[in-house]
Amino acid sequence: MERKNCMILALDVSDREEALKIAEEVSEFVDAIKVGYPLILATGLGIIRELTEFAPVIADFKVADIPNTNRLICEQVFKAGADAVIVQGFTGRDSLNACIEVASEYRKSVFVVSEMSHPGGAEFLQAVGEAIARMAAEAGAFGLVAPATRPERVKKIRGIIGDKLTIISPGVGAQGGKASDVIAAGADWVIVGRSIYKADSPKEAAHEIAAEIKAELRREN
Ligand code: OMP
Repeated sequence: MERKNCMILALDVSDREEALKIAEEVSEFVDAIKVGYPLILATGLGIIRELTEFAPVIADFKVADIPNTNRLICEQVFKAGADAVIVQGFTGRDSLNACIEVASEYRKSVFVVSEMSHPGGAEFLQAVGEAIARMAAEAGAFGLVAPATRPERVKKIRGIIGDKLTIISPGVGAQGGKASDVIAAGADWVIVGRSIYKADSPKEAAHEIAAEIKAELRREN
């Protein structure tokens, strides 16, 4: 996944044609497309390979099971053509290791959720977010998912992991986070869903957020 636009599209629509149309329209502004339960349950796993025509695909299954089940899930995801999978870290090291082992067999990547972006994410998960980030770094994950709704937490987590892991950050727009703030806090990519796919013009919306990110990167350099 090449860091060009620093933006990942969260394609949480449930119609195949709409998904492909939006992916094509915004592909010049995003470096990857994240798909999860909404689109895959509605259209089938084959949508992953169809979307790879436009950008690398991250499969967001928030994998959270025992090691053997995690292994079986990750095998399906990578066989279907995904470049990366998102897994939960709270299930522990053995479960995470199972995902990372499969990813390395396929030469693919694992992103670990350290803390979630919604208000409930602060209820239980935040308390262990830093420990999860450390575990992910030690286990050899490619990256972390950390909340754009709390840039101060992204900054804290970046301080803990240094440059060892890539941080992708959801919560921009519909959930209240601001792309430039979380990039400034240390995220490598922002993940944007509704603000793009629900916009009258997804292309224009993606263009605007991409411009905001570029301006922030220029300011930093
Ligand atoms: P919007 O809120 O519509 O921009 O979508 C955000 C996307 O990121 C959705 O696909 C969520 O499932 C996902 N997400 C979060 O919003 N918060 C998290 O803490 C983690 C994720 C994720 O793992 O991608």
